[in-house]
Amino acid sequence: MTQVTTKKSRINLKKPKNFEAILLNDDYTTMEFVVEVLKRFFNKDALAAETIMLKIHTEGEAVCGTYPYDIAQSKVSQVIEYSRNNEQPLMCVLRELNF
Ligand code: TYC
Repeated sequence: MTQVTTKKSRINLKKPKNFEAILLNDDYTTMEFVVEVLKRFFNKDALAAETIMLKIHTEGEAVCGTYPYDIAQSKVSQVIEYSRNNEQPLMCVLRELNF
Protein backbone atom coordinates (compact mmCIF):
# COMPACT_ATOMS: atom_id res chain seq x y z
CA MET A 1 0.00 0.00 0.00
CA THR A 2 1.32 3.44 -0.94
CA GLN A 3 1.15 6.14 1.68
CA VAL A 4 1.01 9.73 0.50
CA THR A 5 2.22 12.31 2.96
CA THR A 6 0.72 15.74 2.43
CA LYS A 7 1.39 17.31 5.79
CA LYS A 8 3.41 20.46 5.38
CA SER A 9 5.71 21.79 8.02
CA ARG A 10 6.21 25.55 8.38
CA ILE A 11 9.74 24.82 9.48
CA ASN A 12 12.21 25.82 6.73
CA LEU A 13 9.55 27.59 4.68
CA LYS A 14 10.54 31.03 5.92
CA LYS A 15 12.66 33.09 3.57
CA PRO A 16 16.22 33.19 4.91
CA LYS A 17 17.31 36.59 6.20
CA ASN A 18 19.90 38.48 4.23
CA PHE A 19 23.00 40.16 5.56
CA GLU A 20 25.02 43.02 4.16
CA ALA A 21 28.82 42.81 4.09
CA ILE A 22 30.11 46.32 4.86
CA LEU A 23 33.64 47.69 4.54
CA LEU A 24 34.67 50.40 7.01
CA ASN A 25 37.00 53.34 6.45
CA ASP A 26 40.29 53.75 8.32
CA ASP A 27 43.32 56.03 7.94
CA TYR A 28 45.92 53.36 7.04
CA THR A 29 44.61 50.85 4.50
CA THR A 30 45.70 51.89 1.02
CA MET A 31 43.05 52.80 -1.55
CA GLU A 32 44.67 50.37 -3.98
CA PHE A 33 44.27 47.50 -1.49
CA VAL A 34 40.56 48.25 -0.92
CA VAL A 35 39.96 48.27 -4.69
CA GLU A 36 41.74 44.88 -4.90
CA VAL A 37 39.54 43.47 -2.08
CA LEU A 38 36.35 44.68 -3.80
CA LYS A 39 37.37 42.99 -7.05
CA ARG A 40 38.64 39.79 -5.45
CA PHE A 41 35.94 39.09 -2.83
CA PHE A 42 32.92 41.05 -4.05
CA ASN A 43 33.35 40.48 -7.81
CA LYS A 44 33.31 44.20 -8.65
CA ASP A 45 34.76 45.51 -11.90
CA ALA A 46 37.43 48.25 -11.81
CA LEU A 47 34.95 51.15 -12.02
CA ALA A 48 32.52 49.79 -9.41
CA ALA A 49 35.43 48.96 -7.06
CA GLU A 50 36.87 52.49 -7.37
CA THR A 51 33.42 54.08 -6.82
CA ILE A 52 32.67 51.98 -3.71
CA MET A 53 36.16 52.57 -2.28
CA LEU A 54 35.73 56.36 -2.64
CA LYS A 55 32.27 56.16 -1.01
CA ILE A 56 33.80 54.37 2.01
CA HIS A 57 36.64 56.89 2.11
CA THR A 58 34.27 59.90 2.15
CA GLU A 59 31.22 58.50 4.02
CA GLY A 60 32.87 56.05 6.42
CA GLU A 61 31.38 52.82 5.10
CA ALA A 62 29.60 51.19 2.16
CA VAL A 63 27.66 48.01 1.46
CA CYS A 64 29.72 45.69 -0.74
CA GLY A 65 27.23 42.86 -1.12
CA THR A 66 24.09 41.20 0.30
CA TYR A 67 24.08 37.46 1.02
CA PRO A 68 22.57 34.71 3.18
CA TYR A 69 24.28 34.54 6.61
CA ASP A 70 26.86 31.81 5.89
CA ILE A 71 28.14 33.46 2.72
CA ALA A 72 28.21 36.94 4.27
CA GLN A 73 30.12 35.62 7.32
CA SER A 74 32.57 33.82 5.06
CA LYS A 75 33.20 37.05 3.05
CA VAL A 76 33.91 38.93 6.30
CA SER A 77 36.37 36.24 7.51
CA GLN A 78 38.14 36.03 4.14
CA VAL A 79 38.50 39.83 3.82
CA ILE A 80 39.88 40.17 7.35
CA GLU A 81 42.32 37.27 6.92
CA TYR A 82 43.52 38.58 3.53
CA SER A 83 43.95 42.08 4.99
CA ARG A 84 45.95 40.91 8.02
CA ASN A 85 48.14 38.71 5.79
CA ASN A 86 48.90 41.89 3.81
CA GLU A 87 49.48 44.06 6.90
CA GLN A 88 46.38 46.19 6.31
CA PRO A 89 43.96 47.08 9.15
CA LEU A 90 40.87 47.05 6.88
CA MET A 91 37.65 46.03 8.71
CA CYS A 92 34.64 44.25 7.27
CA VAL A 93 31.41 43.70 9.25
CA LEU A 94 27.94 42.14 8.82
CA ARG A 95 24.63 43.93 9.13
CA GLU A 96 21.34 42.07 9.31
CA LEU A 97 18.57 43.26 6.99
CA ASN A 98 15.15 43.42 8.63
CA PHE A 99 12.83 42.69 5.73
N1 TYC B 1 40.98 56.16 4.01
C1 TYC B 1 41.99 55.34 3.38
C2 TYC B 1 43.14 56.21 2.90
O1 TYC B 1 43.01 57.43 2.84
C3 TYC B 1 41.43 54.56 2.18
C4 TYC B 1 40.38 53.56 2.58
C5 TYC B 1 39.23 53.43 1.81
C6 TYC B 1 40.56 52.72 3.69
C7 TYC B 1 38.27 52.50 2.14
C8 TYC B 1 39.58 51.77 4.04
O2 TYC B 1 37.50 50.68 3.55
C9 TYC B 1 38.44 51.66 3.26
N2 TYC B 1 44.27 55.60 2.60
